[in-house]
Amino acid sequence: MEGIMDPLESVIDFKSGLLKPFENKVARKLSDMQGMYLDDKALESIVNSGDDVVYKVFERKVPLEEGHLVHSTTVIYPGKVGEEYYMTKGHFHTKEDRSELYLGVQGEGYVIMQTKEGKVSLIRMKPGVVAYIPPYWAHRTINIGKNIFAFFTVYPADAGHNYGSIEETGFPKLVLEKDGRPTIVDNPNYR
Ligand code: PAN
Ligand code: ZN
Repeated sequence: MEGIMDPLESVIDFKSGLLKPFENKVARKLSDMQGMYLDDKALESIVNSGDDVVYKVFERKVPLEEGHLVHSTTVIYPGKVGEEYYMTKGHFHTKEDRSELYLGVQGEGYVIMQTKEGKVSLIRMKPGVVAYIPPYWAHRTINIGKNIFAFFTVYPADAGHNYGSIEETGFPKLVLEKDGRPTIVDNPNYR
């Protein structure tokens, strides 16, 4: 039938977290994440001393339409801003009833999720762990390890990304390094 897309094959490199091939690549630096970390001064000083790529997304290109599935890997580099581990910006889906699956591929991290009603949930990620992010849950991932944290993700192609509310409110909890260990604490700046 005309208009039917051909199947795609890709390979996840379980060591580097790369998805091969990929058509879209996003790289986010600390300077793209102003206001998202607890320690603004620590962020400013890293940005002033040359900035740093925090994470990259490697994505296959599919039509951004209902029925298709976006699939990609995210690689978060190791590092901290003050005591706070490198993490993604985090978002609600623009179509809030769209869900998502994450599969841990390399390294260790957390997925933190929240609803607009103030529920919060964390899933500890490592290779093989699957996290199901149901409709209406915003999500962010955090690298708590000394090496990369990489995961594979699949979500409806018409979901869209809303970063605005998270930029305003943050997440209710933070994952900080305390005495050399990842520790979940309340976010004093939440809302
Ligand atoms: C993921 C994220 C990816 C980067 O593919 O988009 O990990 O995080 P941010 O989009 O929050 O910068 C996903 O959840 N897509 O819907
Ligand atoms: Zn998402």
